[in-house]
Amino acid sequence: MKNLLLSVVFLFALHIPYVNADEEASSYISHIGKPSNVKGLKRIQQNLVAPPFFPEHQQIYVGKPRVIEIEMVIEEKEIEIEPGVFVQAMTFNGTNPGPMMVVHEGDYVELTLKNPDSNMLLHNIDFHAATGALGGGALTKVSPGEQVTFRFKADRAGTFVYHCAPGGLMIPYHVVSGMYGAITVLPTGGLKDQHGKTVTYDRAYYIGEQGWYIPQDKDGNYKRFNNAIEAYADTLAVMRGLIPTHVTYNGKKGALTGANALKAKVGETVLFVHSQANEDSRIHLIGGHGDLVWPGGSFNNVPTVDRETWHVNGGEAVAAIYTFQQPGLYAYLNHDLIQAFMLGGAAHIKVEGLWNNDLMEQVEKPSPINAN
Ligand SMILES: [Cu+2]
Repeated sequence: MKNLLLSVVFLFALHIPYVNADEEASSYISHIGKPSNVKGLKRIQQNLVAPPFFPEHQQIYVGKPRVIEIEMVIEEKEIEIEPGVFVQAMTFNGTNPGPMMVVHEGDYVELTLKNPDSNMLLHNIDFHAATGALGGGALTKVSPGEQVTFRFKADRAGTFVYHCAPGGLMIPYHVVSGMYGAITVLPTGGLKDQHGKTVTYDRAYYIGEQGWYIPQDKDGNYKRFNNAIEAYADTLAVMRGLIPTHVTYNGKKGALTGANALKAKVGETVLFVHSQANEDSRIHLIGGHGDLVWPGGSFNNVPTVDRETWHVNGGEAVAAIYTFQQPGLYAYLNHDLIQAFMLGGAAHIKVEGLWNNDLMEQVEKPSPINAN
């Protein structure tokens, strides 16, 4: 009898985390409605690729919604964000930012999120594109060794951030440890310019800006930790100061500059999606413009045109389109120039083609000032 009682207590104790998880999730879904009617819809698997690239996708789609199946693996890993500076990062699919997903307005995103037992922490995903249950955060909590599948309807077009949000201080800690990415929900019929005319792009790049808060020792050297738990208290102390020690574009210094510069040709139209999950940013393309900029990445708004600098609020992805008219090396950066040049937030675009003297030329080379 005593043994039976003990085993019941033991089984009950084992079950407690699941009971709590179910209860917590159901508190965000107070009345369960009709089942979702995705039966019979076409299913498409989307294979994610590392940023700055977009996964293979159609720019224009008109038709029945589809179910886009996506698999993503969480990886806690150390990354060297610049030579000798290390962070215990938390990532979706091993990259910062996490991969870009692309679907169309009305599609269903069916995500399987895996948290391998090589990780130490609980994670989840909050999609700013999704509606309800903390953007899916309440339905996707996975401990190491678990996976979860959830589905949401991409019912509005735009570019949106997704990020980990496991609760309390772990939310900012996971986000500033790199755990975020973006999804592009293309509008029905494709992108439109300010006159409602269809716009297509030749290339699409995803740039994820990340502020890092790296603790220093008493000599001013950046500390290195064995894992994210060990780094927690010191990192939070730096986070309280609100000023990141480093800013990266796509995970490390030089990820998008020099030999890794983005590429384009004169005459090509490039879609840039820029995201920031925590701090604000202000994007400027030196020597170019935002031909079309969708503030907040909201594609069903009329895009603004001919922009010099565009704002990215912490917690959003913004989309801009530019057709390159001159060859050369362009810097794409945060026009808080302190962040760009002292903390590191910048990318390069190497553009090939013929120079247009009508747009710009040097009329006279530098020479001594003419006294007359
Ligand atoms: Cu996380």
